[in-house]
Amino acid sequence: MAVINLKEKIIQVKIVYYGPGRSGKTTNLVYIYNKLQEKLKDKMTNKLISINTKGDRTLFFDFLPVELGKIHGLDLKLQIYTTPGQLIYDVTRKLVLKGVDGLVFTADSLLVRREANLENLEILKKNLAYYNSSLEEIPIAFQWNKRDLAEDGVPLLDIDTLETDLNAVLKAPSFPASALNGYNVLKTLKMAAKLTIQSVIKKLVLPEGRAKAIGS
Ligand SMILES: Nc1nc2c(ncn2[C@@H]2O[C@H](COP(=O)(O)OP(=O)(O)OP(=O)(O)O)[C@@H](O)[C@H]2O)c(=O)[nH]1
Ligand SMILES: [Mg+2]
Repeated sequence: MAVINLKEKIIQVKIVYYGPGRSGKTTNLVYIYNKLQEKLKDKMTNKLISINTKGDRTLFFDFLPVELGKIHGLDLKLQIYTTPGQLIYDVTRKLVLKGVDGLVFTADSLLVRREANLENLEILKKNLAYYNSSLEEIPIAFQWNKRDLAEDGVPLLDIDTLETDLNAVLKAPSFPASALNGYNVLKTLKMAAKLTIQSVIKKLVLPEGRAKAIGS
């Protein structure tokens, strides 16, 4: 749920990167954070926070608030979260989705991860339903990640299969990408942000708009 802080004249919007374990969500955030820091040093309101388990897998969430542009005179602040993809962290994944305004689904292009992608999308739907929400209500952009591995001869799912498996019904914007080298990483985020902002504005102008105003 977008939060409006009237005192600081800020509208805060939450975007969550969702996807199976090791699909590249944290790698996306690290890339975005580094890029934005180069460009928007003075606009960064917080550090990238990552809590890791013993290995290199995310246990909790990362967040990256970035202030960008204005909506109706309000400064826009994007909060970007990743969820842990591993199944055992379902409770955390559910918590991170609380109040989500927009989603990026980072799918793993590895052939062997086909089932994991499908399963994770189903869990996403279930977790949104827990908050009385759905993919019809929350805008989403799909990212077909790890495309760079094709050059190394690693067997990948072709884009058509990914589209059919995951995006046949929603027909949401989608991008082949490589979080590792940055290919289409910012493009995916920009699309998700655009869709999210449009959806938040729409909800704001509706009488039953769900945005919450604080600090008035
Ligand atoms: N070749 C390649 N490797 C990638 C890409 N994106 C991520 N990786 C690698 O995949 C592994 C997992 O990446 P993470 O970003 O930690 O994945 P995650 O989705 O955050 O994983 P969880 O937090 O466990 O759900 C790491 O070794 C990354 O370097 C990519 O686009 N190409
Ligand atoms: Mg992670």
